[in-house]
Amino acid sequence: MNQEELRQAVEQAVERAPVVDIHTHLYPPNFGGLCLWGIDELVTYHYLIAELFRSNRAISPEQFWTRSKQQQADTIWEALFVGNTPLSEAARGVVRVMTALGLDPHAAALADARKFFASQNLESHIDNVMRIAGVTGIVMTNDPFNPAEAAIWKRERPANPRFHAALRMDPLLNSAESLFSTVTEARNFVDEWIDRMQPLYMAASLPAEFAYPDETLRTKILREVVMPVGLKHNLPFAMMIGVVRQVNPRLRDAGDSSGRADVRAVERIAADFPENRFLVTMLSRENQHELCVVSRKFANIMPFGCWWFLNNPSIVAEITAERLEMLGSSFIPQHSDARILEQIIYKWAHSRRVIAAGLYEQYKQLSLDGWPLRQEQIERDIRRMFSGNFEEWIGKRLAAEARS
Ligand code: RAT
Ligand code: ZN
Repeated sequence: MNQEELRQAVEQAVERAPVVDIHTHLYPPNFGGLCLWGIDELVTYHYLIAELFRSNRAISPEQFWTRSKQQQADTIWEALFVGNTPLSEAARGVVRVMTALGLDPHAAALADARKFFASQNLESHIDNVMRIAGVTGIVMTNDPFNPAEAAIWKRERPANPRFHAALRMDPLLNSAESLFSTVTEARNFVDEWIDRMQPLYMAASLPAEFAYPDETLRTKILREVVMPVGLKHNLPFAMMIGVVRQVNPRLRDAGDSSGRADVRAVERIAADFPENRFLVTMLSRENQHELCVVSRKFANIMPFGCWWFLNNPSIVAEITAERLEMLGSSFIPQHSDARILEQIIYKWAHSRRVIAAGLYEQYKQLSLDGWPLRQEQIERDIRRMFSGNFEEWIGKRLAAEARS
């Protein structure tokens, strides 16, 4: 292959690769109000709510929250898409989704888009959206501490087999006071939810000041609950580190921020529990290189995704390049974090483009060093990154065949 052929081969292989989206906030239709989709949800995504107040300073968060969902969507549409050019990543994402579904992103109002979504059969719409995004498996974020979600799980399971559970345990690890009177009680609780949800992994988001080991309840719970339960059920533990919750509570979900964390905590826990497998993502750009270094030292760490404030093309490009250079194909380049179904269309389209460019660059250097690439090698690497590494971590096969 010459360089142009190589570039095309990489782009096409990345474009066709079926994705297992390992961290989303999506739910199947039988989870009722938790399953978010459609134009009003897309336009009121919390990333865009934060942007609204920067472009329309006349409206206060308190006024915004008194409005209905449709009115909120209209307010954001007017401020970010009619009165301004949708330049930001989150705004551009809405444009991409509308274009992919045949809707007009230049529309002055959302009426036509609302009609389009109202006429969809949700199950076939999900099939269509997943097909366009090239996503074959969706991993949810399932919170047994949320009474609304827990009530659904006590009645039923996800009716769509392409939605997989992940047991999210933030309150267990982040509450100042113990939620259980004994370690046994906490373990039983987690055991019970694992039996009910059959999750692919356990997960928690952790604050920027996350330390391990320390004198807190969190260290005790990690050591005596999460690690042994992980071994018992053969489940990885996902640590999502670096959140600073509610720096601006007036913005609700849009009010969280990011902070630099201490990667030593990741190193210590990986060393203390060599039999446990960890999925790790960090929210601060400053932590990314350190996370690659730690992953070289501890093969039980699988770095994943460019999370939240990092899911912007310029930053995905930088993180992907440093991971390829330091870890080869032994990492999971991206997850979508989609909260609204159709977001997987833009999040994966944007990520695929950047990841393909980074991979091409690395292959080009390799071929200049004297290793001509073969198509099947390219496809093998991409399969590993887009589904295989995750499947190895969870010990299950999920990905379907390539997209046509
Ligand atoms: O990216 C997001 O939408 C955040 O609000 C969070 O959900 C974050 O991804 C998390 O899982 O805590
Ligand atoms: Zn998330």
